[in-house]
This record gives sequence, structure tokens and C-alpha cells, in this order.
Amino acid sequence: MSDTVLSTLAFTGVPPRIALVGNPNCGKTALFNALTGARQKVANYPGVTVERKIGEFLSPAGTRVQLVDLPGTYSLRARSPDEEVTRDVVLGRFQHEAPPDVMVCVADATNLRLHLRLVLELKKLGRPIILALNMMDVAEARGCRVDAAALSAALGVPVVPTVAIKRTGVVGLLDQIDRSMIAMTATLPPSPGTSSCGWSEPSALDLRAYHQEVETILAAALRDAGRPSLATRRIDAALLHPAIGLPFLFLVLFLMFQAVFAWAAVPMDMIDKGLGWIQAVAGAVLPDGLLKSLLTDGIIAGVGSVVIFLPQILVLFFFILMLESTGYMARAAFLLDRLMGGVGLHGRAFIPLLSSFACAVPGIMAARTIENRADRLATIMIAPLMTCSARLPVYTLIIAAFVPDRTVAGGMIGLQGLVMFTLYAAGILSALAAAFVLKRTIFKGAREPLLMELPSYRLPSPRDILLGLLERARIFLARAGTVIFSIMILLWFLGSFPAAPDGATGPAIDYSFAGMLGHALAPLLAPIGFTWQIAIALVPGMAAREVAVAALGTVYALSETGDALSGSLAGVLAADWSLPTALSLLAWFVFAPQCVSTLSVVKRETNSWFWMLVMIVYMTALAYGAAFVTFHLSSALLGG
Ligand SMILES: Nc1nc2c(ncn2[C@@H]2O[C@H](COP(=O)(O)OP(=O)(O)OP(=O)(O)O)[C@@H](O)[C@H]2O)c(=O)[nH]1
Ligand SMILES: [Mg+2]
Repeated sequence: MSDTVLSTLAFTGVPPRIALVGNPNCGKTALFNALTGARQKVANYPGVTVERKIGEFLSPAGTRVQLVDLPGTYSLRARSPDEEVTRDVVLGRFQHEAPPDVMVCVADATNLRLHLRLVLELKKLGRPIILALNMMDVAEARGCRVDAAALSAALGVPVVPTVAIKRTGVVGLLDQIDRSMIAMTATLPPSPGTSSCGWSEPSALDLRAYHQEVETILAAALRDAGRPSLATRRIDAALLHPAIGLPFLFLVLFLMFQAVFAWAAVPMDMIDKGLGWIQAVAGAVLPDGLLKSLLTDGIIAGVGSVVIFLPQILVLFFFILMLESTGYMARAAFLLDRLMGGVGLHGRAFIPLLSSFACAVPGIMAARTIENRADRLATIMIAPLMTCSARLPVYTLIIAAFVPDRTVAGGMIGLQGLVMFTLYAAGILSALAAAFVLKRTIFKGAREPLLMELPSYRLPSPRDILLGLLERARIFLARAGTVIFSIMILLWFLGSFPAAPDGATGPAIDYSFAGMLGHALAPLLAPIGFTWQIAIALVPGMAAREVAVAALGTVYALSETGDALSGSLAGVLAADWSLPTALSLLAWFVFAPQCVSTLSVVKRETNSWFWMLVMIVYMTALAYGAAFVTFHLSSALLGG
């Protein structure tokens, strides 16, 4: 019988929709992944999911069900843009979509007092609810005992204990989902768009009533509250200690940049050798001509010069994933709150800013968790100053060419890693300075306190870290294979045509379209020491940062003649550029407005062209100024 009802439901055309709702960091996304087989980002800090994600699964009864993962929220009284997404989906206000047919409320079993309030608020909407009592493994380990049957009776909703990361309880949950859909078709015909009327802001009186109801339910269902995690308290006693906390955080970040160089060296060398071999083989096998030039100068030189940085990207992400999954990330925000407050930034800005080390796009989106609009805008405007991972290839290439590979401080610190750290520090310090200015001029406002739950420390799951790294590698290689690949072909074309006239001297690229463009831009960039080859590389570099490296690879491959070609790109640059030029280009890349994707996400998140333009103008001015000062200062100091 159940099958018939469900397939009737499926026949109406729209698949039934189920939403995962709950407080931040309770495991909604982990459950979403367990149910749909998706790999949405899961991490141990509040505010990981900031937009709704949709997936599908087949229920045991054979119904195709749409599942919506939502940002965490403490209440339907949304305060920040990410919480507004959840409220709007739940109440059916989201782009005129009907509200979800069933809500799966996810609650952290170890922290029911906090999590039940939202359950009560949702229950008031009068729509079908299932409670997933998640983190049962943690609860057990801490001696926290919840009587699921009693909880279900007291709440009046079905309760299913789960351990989302181990898929425990998923079968029971699916079963409940099927049941509530049957109940739904039997009792209330779907009436899209009407249910948001049932909700109004809870008053202070309602809140007190909720509070009392929670206590009554807990009295009935909580057999033992358990002990708070002793390990977490002990670790925090050290890591949040006023004297130890910040130095430890800086040590971690410093080690991260040292490791980016030290750990990645061997695999990078191997990739480099492999590419050299491919290039040599291609050069030997192919007859001279356009195809050979396209393959060796355009594709292998361009794409290859980016792919080589994969090991460094992975080391960087390994550290970021570890910070996120252990729970240290939220502590770092807490530790830096005072420091950030000094320049007027909200403590919550830390997570968007740290995410921007990976990529500014998710970083800027993470700013949605900041309630106050002025604080959020200030964070968005400075986020691109954090050095994103796509700039890593640019930095590394120039450092490898100009900074000797030796250690300082008695062999303790790698010089190249130190320079890298300095570049990252320059980005951070200028972001803080920019925030200081912005918060005192355009984005004035009182400072708001940082309210953030500190999650329990957790041992990262090796599988999650591995999957996270694989995902990163996939994204990086896919970009090298698509965006960079096509831009390199275009650039090779622009750099090869029109061909040099007969009897011309110098490399053919001089006479090509790219050469013309480079020479046209050169006067503008000469004051900051850039060569015309750099000028050419900067243009496609707007599509994605690492493209600049690929472009240099292609441009130099096309502009060198004869034997000079065989050297590595770093070697070619070392011979071609002066040190002030290299330093000036580094300074440029610390500040220059970032890729097109960053600018478009700024437009989307601020919902205004104006702020996007402000960003382009202020960052270009900063970049030009910094490169100018760097070039002239270093020229003077080096006796140029
Ligand atoms: N031990 C244990 N850890 C879990 C369980 N479910 C989730 N986690 C971990 O808890 C953390 C938070 O999980 P997420 O799925 O990202 O939580 P979320 O509710 O989506 O969080 P937001 O998107 O920030 O609202 C991650 O570190 C998960 O690995 C569980 O049942 N047991
Ligand atoms: Mg989530």
C-alpha cells in the first residue's frame, strides 16, 4: 500500500522535497552527503554551508526525493544573509518555491538544550517534521544518554538517532521519511505558498515559553547529561591561553608556508622532469611547423608551467583542511578577535578571510555569516587581499628564479619559504590597513561582539582529508585543462600571427598581435619596471591568477630563440628580468584586483556594480603604487 501512495505522489510531477534544518555545525551537510552520496563541504566550525544545496535520492519505497541542505541557524528570526536563506526556504518564500514537504531537523545530541529551541519553532509551522538526533557516537563517548522514544513522545515528532559521518541510522531515517510522506498525502494536500502565513517573529514571551518547554522535554528524555569533553577543555586551556594562544597560531601559519616549499619540492621536481621529457619527445617526433609550435610552445609550456604547482596547492590545502576539521579554525577566530577589533573588523570576518587563502570566491561568500551590513561589506572588500592559492604559482615561479634556495638562522628556516611568508604577511597587513581606513570612513559603525560557538575538538578523518585533497586536485587540474588550455591556445595564436616578415630580426612574437598589445601597454607599465612580455601575461591573468604563469611560459617560449628555450621558465626569467622588476611584479600580484570570478561574486554578494567598481579602482591603485615604490626603492638600494 505504501508503494502505491508514494508513486502517486511521484506521479504529480514534482518530486517531494525534504529540507535539512538545524543549528550550525550539527552535521546537516554530513547527513546530506550520507543520503545523496554528494560531497558537499563538511567542516568543524559553525557557518560552513552558506547557500542552499540541492541533491536527490531514491527512498526505500522507490520515490525520487529532492533533498535540500541549508545553512545552520539558531532560529527562524534570521539575522545574517545565510540564515535568511534557511528562513526563506523553510517558509516557502524562496523564489516563490513551495515550502519543503517534510523537514528533517538535525540536532546535536550532546547539546540538546540549545538545539531543541529551533525544533519547537519549526514544529509550530505545523508541517511534517522528523528529528535526526545526530552525533550519537560523541554523546555515547561522553556518557550523555538521551531516550529517543521519550523524546519523540514529549516532542510529538518521530526521532531517529544517527551518526551522519558513519551513515549510522540512515536506514531508519529513510524509513521515517517514507512514512511521513505517506501521512502527508493522506492528510494534507499540498498547498504551495500558503504555509508561510503560520509564522511570526517569536516575542520575548514566546522565547521564555520555548525555554520552559525545552526544560520539560529534557526532564522527560535526558537520562544523563554526560560530561563536557575533557580533552577539549584541556586543549583549550593551552591553546586559548592569553600568552600561548597567539604565538601558537602564528607558529602554525608560519609552518604552513615553510611546508608549502619543503614538502612540495620533490614531487614538483618529478613533474618538472616529466614535462621536460614530454616536451623533448614532442620536439623530436613532430616535424617543424605550426603544430609543433602549438603543442610545445603553446600547450605544454603553458599548461605544464601551471600543473607543476599542484603539489604546493595540495600542501596548502592539507593545512587548511586540518585547521577546519579539527575545530581549531573557530579558535583562531576567537584568538584574533581582539586584533581584528583593533582595525574595526568583526571577529566573524576571520573565517571568510582565512578561506580566501584558498580562493576569494568562497571566502567572500562566507562573509554571509556576518550580520551587520557594514561589517560584511568591509570584509568583502578586503578579502581578495588575502593571497589566494592561485597566486601561489606566480609567487613560487618568481621566488624560484630570484631567491636562492638556502637556509638562514642556522639552517632552521628556508629562505624561499620566508619570502613567501612575507608576501602573505604583506597581503594580511594591507588588508588590515584597508579595513582600518574603510571602517573609519565609508563603513562606520559600532563594533559588535563576537558570538560564536566553539566546537569540540575532533580528530580529522583521514578519508575526509583525502577526499578534500582529491577534490582540490580535480578542480586545479580541470582549470588547467579547460580555462588555461583554451587561453593558451588563444595566446599562442595571438603570439604567432601575423608571422614575422622575411629578414626580420628578433623573435617572431615581436611582430604578432600579442607583441603589438604588449608594446602598446609597455609605456604604461614601464614606470613599474614591467617588460612587454609581462604586459602580455597580465591580460589573460585576469581570467584566473595562475594563467599569468602559463602565459609567461607561452610568451617566453615564443620569444626565446634557439638554445635559450631549453631552460626552465624560472631560469629564463632569472636571465631576462632584473631583480627590481621581479620584486615589483610580486608587489603587483599582492594587491592587483583579482580574477573575473572574484569580481563577479563581489557584484553578486553586494548586489551592486558600485562596490565591484570600487574594488577594481582601489586595488589597481594600490597595486600600481606598491609596484612603483618597490621598483624604485629596490633599484636605488641595489645601486641600479
Ligand atoms: N563524531 C561525529 N561527527 C560528526 C557527525 N556528523 C557530523 N560530524 C562532524 O561535525 C562537523 C560538522 O558537520 P557538518 O555536516 O559540516 O555540519 P553542518 O550542520 O552542515 O554545519 P553548517 O553548514 O556550518 O551549519 C564536521 O566536522 C563533521 O565531520 C556525527 O554523527 N558524529
Ligand atoms: Mg553544512
